[in-house]
Amino acid sequence: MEQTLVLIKPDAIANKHIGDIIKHYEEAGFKIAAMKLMQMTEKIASIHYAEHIGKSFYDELVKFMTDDPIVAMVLEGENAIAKVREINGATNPANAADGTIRKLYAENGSRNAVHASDSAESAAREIAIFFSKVEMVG
Ligand code: FUP
Repeated sequence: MEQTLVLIKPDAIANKHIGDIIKHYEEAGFKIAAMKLMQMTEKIASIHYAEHIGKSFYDELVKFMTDDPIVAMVLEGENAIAKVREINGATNPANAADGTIRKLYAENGSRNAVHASDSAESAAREIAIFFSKVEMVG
């Protein structure tokens, strides 16, 4: 069983899509191993998005992710990392396949509704940023 970190981003929360998005993951059979509504700080953003520091979109990305609350969750299931990214769709909704979360709910390539870990290493790193052991169910 694999675990992956998902963030529901502020655009999707403002557009009232928390429930719609969680439904996609539940219907795909994933277990929710941890979940919370929270405010991402600039410090958390700089750790989570460390690979993007210095890129042209970094400041705008951090402002977007820290201005309003997000929902963080850990999803668990077979091939969770790859499958959740497939369910989310391409980074830019203009390129995302029909029926994917980003195609349905993202505003654009920056305000793109959801984040999901892209590898086993990222998943382990990112889960530890957002959740302590006591916040995870067994
Ligand atoms: P993804 O793995 O699909 O979340 O995409 P990336 O890791 O490439 O990008 C992380 C986040 O940076 C995206 F979700 C949105 C933001 N981004 C921009 O705002 N502009 C860009 O040109 C690329 C990424």
